[in-house]
Amino acid sequence: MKLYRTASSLVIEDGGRYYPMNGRSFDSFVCDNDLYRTLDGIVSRETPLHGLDIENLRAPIGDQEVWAAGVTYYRSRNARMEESKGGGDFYDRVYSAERPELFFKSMPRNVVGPMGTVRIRRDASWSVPEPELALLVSPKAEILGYTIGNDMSSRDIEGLNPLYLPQAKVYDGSCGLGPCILIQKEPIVASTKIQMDIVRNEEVFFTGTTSLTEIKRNLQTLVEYLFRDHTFPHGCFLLTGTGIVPPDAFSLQARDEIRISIDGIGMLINTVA
Ligand code: DO4
Ligand code: MG
Repeated sequence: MKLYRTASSLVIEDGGRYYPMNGRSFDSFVCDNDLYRTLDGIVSRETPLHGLDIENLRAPIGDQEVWAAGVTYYRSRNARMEESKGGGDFYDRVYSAERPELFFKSMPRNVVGPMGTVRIRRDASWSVPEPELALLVSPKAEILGYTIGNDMSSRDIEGLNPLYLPQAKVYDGSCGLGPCILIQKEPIVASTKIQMDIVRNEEVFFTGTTSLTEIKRNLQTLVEYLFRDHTFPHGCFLLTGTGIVPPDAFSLQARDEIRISIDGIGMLINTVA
């Protein structure tokens, strides 16, 4: 099943049909103790809609904070080591350490949804999108579903000094999420492919792929670390790191279109302001 949020309601997609989830907030859904039964009940009771109101899709989020894991792919470790002016060793050490890198990414109010506009910082000279599998996690630390995340990053700022990471990562329009939550009881399969295309002047300027087989960390272990001595009453999102890094000569420009696809979830499209 997939869960969408539109301007007027939550919508469940099941077997190619769309069912309204009237009167339920996104947060009540994340905190539901018997979510799958609730969803099955809605699908069996409700009359399907004529279709999905694509024009009015919103980021599938309520009151959840967005957190992110870093340096979970070898590709990301190498890119950080190369960009870093003196702190390269940090990235190698965190890649090999038992404790993962976890950082705060976004308040819900700053999250950009499908077809929304993401931003590059005005004081950055080297900006990239980071296409990542995002986990929706319940207050009890259960992975409820999966979506697509874009961890927009300023590589020059982080490269100057790893302590500048929050400035490189957290600013207005720096986090994309959507288009829907893939809800399933079984873990997402390791062969799941992630692809990113960046379109400039109507042509594909960059394309890259990876798959979840490349991720070094176990997803549930990342969640376990995030929830250690940290309570999330509304649950949270956790971006799981990037395995796609454009070549060093590449930096995003205004009007670039970022298309991120993950098997089984769909495609998140955002334009750079
Ligand atoms: O250590 C910096 C952040 C890395 C990151 O965001 C990633 O690997 O996706
Ligand atoms: Mg990232």
